Amino acid sequence: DGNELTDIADYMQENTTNNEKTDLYGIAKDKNVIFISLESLQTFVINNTVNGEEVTPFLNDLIGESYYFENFYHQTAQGKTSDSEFIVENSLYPSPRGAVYFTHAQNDYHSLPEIIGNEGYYSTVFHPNNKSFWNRDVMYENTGYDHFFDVDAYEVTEGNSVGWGLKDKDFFSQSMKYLETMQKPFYAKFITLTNHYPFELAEEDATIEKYDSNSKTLNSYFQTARYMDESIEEFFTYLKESGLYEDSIIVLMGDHYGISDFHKKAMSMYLDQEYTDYLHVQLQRVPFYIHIPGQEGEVISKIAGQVDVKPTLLHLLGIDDSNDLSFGTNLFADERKPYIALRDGSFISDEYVYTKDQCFNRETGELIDTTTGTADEESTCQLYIEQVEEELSYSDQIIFGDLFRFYNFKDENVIEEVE
Ligand code: GP9
Ligand code: MN
Repeated sequence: DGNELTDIADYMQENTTNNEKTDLYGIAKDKNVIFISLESLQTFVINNTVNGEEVTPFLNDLIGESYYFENFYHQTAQGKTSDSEFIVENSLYPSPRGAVYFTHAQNDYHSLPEIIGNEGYYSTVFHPNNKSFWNRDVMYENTGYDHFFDVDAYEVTEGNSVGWGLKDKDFFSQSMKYLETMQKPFYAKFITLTNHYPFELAEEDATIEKYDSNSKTLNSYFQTARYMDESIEEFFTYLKESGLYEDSIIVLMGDHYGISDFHKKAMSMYLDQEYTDYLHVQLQRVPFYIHIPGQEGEVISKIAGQVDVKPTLLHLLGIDDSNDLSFGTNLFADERKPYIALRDGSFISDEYVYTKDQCFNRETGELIDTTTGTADEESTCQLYIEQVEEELSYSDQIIFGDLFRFYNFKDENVIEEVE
């Protein structure tokens, strides 16, 4: 019943309440929100080179005119892209097994599209895949999306497809006609596709050379990442030409890793670094940008994660969410939760990276201690290990028990009495 929610709601209110109003509160009020999900893009390619050439020149330049979070972690699990969508829009954790999009698509949520829909936003997703992939059609309908431009909205031919489907450049160019006529203000989520395993690309679309290692996957990854970078640049040009650019904030985020542990050896060679459990966690960083017209760029180094996106966007849009229940905190607030939890119980704090019973210094990667010693040898990371486990389990309880159906988000946090 709703009683188990009482403790969880108290915990969430206490640990992640988003009451603090910064100078940026409402800075994007009534502006369109364009959210670009960057398929499989990891932070290690940003400001990096392959064979002496920049991998993502456009995204590198974009740092100079955006809030760019260099220590932003994906928190996805088996649900991959769908998990990233779920985390971002609900500020909850994904499921420890399977994908919430499949297993709990009918729950009561308090999702971003629904919340901003109540403020007059028209919400839509652009993604050239079958609408039922990841059960998106069901989940989108349930979480307040007004429309989903799925594969049927696009002209897909052999010539403009590769790998998983429509090439990103064609995806953006074909999307513009819909975007230009859209009811405003809108929240439009664009999910890219070309930079997806196995990172296939037509020869004519390759503008940089492949990497040379024992991993075909990593070798190709740089080329498709560059292709995606070019497609984003073209999209920005279209937005400027259409006049939408000035009236929109543009958010870009990597959805999850693209290069798995299977490619350790090649990664280690590329990064010229030993592949440790510490490095594995640090490689879970994905790019996160918020571009606000008229705002200067800033590189923000504080730790951040996908759960933080929802409260951050609501803050920028000037939508009061102090009654909301989230596991993330507004990234611009001074008072923030002191760690970013990953789905497997690993976490990152200002000082430490904790994973697989080991506590590392976050800056240096030096192993500080392990938790497998004797009982009196407490790990330096001990402070948060249990809290992270508790928090993940709270999120699971909310999802598995569909607990938000007992919560009244409008009326001062009242837990509705249930029979
Ligand atoms: C599929 C696309 C990729 O529609 O979002 O899914 P992924 O395999 O990355 O979850
Ligand atoms: Mn993906």
